[in-house]
Amino acid sequence: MTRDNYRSGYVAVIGRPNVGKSTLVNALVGEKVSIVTSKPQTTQINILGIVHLPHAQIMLVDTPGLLSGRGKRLSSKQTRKETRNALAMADLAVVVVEVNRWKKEDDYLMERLGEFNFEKILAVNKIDLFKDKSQILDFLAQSSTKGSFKEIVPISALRDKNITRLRSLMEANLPFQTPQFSKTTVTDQSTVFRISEIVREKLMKCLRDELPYSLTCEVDHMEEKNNLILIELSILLFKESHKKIVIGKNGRTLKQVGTESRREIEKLLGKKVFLSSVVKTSQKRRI
Ligand SMILES: Nc1nc2c(ncn2[C@@H]2O[C@H](COP(=O)(O)OP(=O)(O)O)[C@@H](O)[C@H]2O)c(=O)[nH]1
Ligand SMILES: [Mg+2]
Repeated sequence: MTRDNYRSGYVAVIGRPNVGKSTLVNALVGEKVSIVTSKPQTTQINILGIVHLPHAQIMLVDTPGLLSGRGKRLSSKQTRKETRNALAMADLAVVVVEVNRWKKEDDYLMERLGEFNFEKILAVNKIDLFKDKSQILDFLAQSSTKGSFKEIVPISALRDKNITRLRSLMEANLPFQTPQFSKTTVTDQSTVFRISEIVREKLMKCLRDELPYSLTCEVDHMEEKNNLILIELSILLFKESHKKIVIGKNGRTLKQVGTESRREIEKLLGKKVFLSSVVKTSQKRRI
């Protein structure tokens, strides 16, 4: 392998919350490296997802999203810093928007992107929601006036539509460079972090509107005994009063979160898992 025929580089995946950035990163990597919920603010830090191709390595940086206006106050300084860092290291950006929903936040993002001189590819996501192709075509035409995009690709990250095409376009726009990660690496996140994220995802899904503002998961201990992985995990909340929401009536919510998390952790580790969780209050602020 020489520098002349191998490409590799960082691709910042950006867009307002909930457009499907994490779903897209998982679809491209072919494994769940970043958690997904129907809530904004699911992704809290930049997550690296690595795509290995015969002649390229695409290092996708899944970002928490960049907000403006009211959202700007809602998103923390930390999450905005994460997005800035992703942009600073990017060789290419994939801007994700929702088909037929170009919002003010998308305009704000395009304005901010003007400062950077990497190429931009626009991924118009969720095309599965529209059966009428003419509506999609109109939106694609309008989108092309919103910024200088090297390519505009309609996709469905959830239904795996046009993902291969997007991947080829990303590859073609990366610099010639040798790979930076071994072929077996799909993310820069540690296994314990991925486990804590799986539990946070299940909690966010189970609690829906009752979700406490501040919620963190941490693996305290993990060991293997007789082919079983024992995991002790803490769910940290900011307020004592939030405990009963997370635990649920007769411990039902916590039990459901535990069962769903265990199943997914078993898939990740390829082994049987015993998961025990404790709910605590902590004055540590969420990101
Ligand atoms: N219908 C549809 N829903 C999608 C698609 N991609 C993502 N979603 C949903 O949009 C929501 C937000 O997705 P997520 O990946 O967490 O968005 P992010 O905040 O941009 O990372 C989730 O409920 C996803 O299942 C898609 O292609 N089609
Ligand atoms: Mg996300």
